[in-house]
Amino acid sequence: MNLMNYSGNCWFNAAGRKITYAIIKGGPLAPNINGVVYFVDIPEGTQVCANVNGLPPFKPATNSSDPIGPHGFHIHEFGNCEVGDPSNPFQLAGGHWNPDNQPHGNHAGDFPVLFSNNGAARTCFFTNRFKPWEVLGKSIIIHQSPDDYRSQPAGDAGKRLACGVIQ
Ligand SMILES: [Cu+2]
Repeated sequence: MNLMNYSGNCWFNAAGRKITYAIIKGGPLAPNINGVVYFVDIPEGTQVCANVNGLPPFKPATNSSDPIGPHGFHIHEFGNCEVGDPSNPFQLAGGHWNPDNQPHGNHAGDFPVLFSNNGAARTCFFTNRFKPWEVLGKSIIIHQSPDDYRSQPAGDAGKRLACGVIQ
């Protein structure tokens, strides 16, 4: 990430585009997770990029348990990454950020799942649902299980492994 320049209350990247970002840290269920997610102002919307390491090994689903990975990945409504209950962490981040009251699968904060490559995930994608500064003070959550993009209200993505406040 090129956090090149801070002026007028805003970070700009090397190309002079406004950015916001979240530093991601794993909670008690996956303490090795660390990384960054950043939001770049581009024409018609935002480019979202994630660079995350320390994800847990993939485990396939069984009859009684959901798979571990690929990982549900969302913007949640509150910028509060306090762990709270260590067996069910990051509940203070609230539910999905959903400013236009859409069903899950079409929340402005519904992102593609993160695929782990021996613990590392790298992805960039485009969204026209918000500009980088509109998500300031929200949080990013990485979940244990994949998002099914249909279960309400949160895609059945399971426990919250990691959190970061967008700044
Ligand atoms: Cu989530």
